[in-house]
Amino acid sequence: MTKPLAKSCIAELEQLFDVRSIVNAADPDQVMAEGGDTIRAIAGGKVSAAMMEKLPRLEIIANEGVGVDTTDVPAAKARGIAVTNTPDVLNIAVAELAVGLMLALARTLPEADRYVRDGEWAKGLFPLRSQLHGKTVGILGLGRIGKEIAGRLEGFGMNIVYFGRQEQPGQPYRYFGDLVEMAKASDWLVVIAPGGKATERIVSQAVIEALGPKGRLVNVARGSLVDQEALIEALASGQLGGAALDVFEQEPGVPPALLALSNVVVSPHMGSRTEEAREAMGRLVIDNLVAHFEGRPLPSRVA
Ligand code: 8YV
Repeated sequence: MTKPLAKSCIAELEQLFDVRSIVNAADPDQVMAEGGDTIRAIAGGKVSAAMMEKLPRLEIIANEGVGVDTTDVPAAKARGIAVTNTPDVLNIAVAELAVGLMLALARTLPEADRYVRDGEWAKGLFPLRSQLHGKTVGILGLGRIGKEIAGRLEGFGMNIVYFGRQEQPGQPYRYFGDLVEMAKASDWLVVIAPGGKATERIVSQAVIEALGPKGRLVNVARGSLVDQEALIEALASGQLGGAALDVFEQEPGVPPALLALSNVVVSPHMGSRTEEAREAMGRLVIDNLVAHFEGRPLPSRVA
């Protein structure tokens, strides 16, 4: 086990398998070295080619998470190691956080909370903030989670547009094939596309500038999609209005320059961190492992 699954799932995993955990292990390499000849499955993910090298009997990597960018999938493919993920069961959790971050940024909720606690309210009224209603939100990645976010924002009366590799037939939202053009037309940009090489820094300086001084960026995908340096500069100079970020380039590291900015709301990569989602994710990890060892088709194979 390379990531801490939900408690109930760990208990079940331990009933079914002989589990060795590198979560919180003082020396993960040592645990790997001791189990190397016997380890046939990874529950959790984050598996490099070097780690695969040390596990000659590895057959399956059951990733806890929909994104498999932290595992070297091509290396796994080359070795005939199956890779599975946990799609769908976290869509709602991530979508709820995306909307929460938007409200937190639009209404400056962290600041409002401090305002009351610090006794500022008695000294004067809180400044006026803006609404989501009537604004245009561009969704970068109208996938399973993107659609859940869009549906919720429709309820807020927002105008929804999207960017992706291709136009999706039957969508009620306007499609943009050019991200800069979409950013120009949007008040908000919500990033919810997979990480990895294909999307690296897709939210470039040009996209950030196109979003503009009143524009706001929300990232609940991966830090790798955004040019973080350009983002910090734009936020500091007022070229971009604000950002709400759940993910960063070097997690859990967050640049102090970003934290020093008042037009930024941050959270600790917690999109799927709800009891409901984590329980379901852990269950799907186990379902994939059991299916593999029973020789059945894998419920959510990515490679
Ligand atoms: C988790 C995630 O951070 O699903 C993903 O891709 O980013 C999250 O659910 C993580 O993968 C869980 O271990």
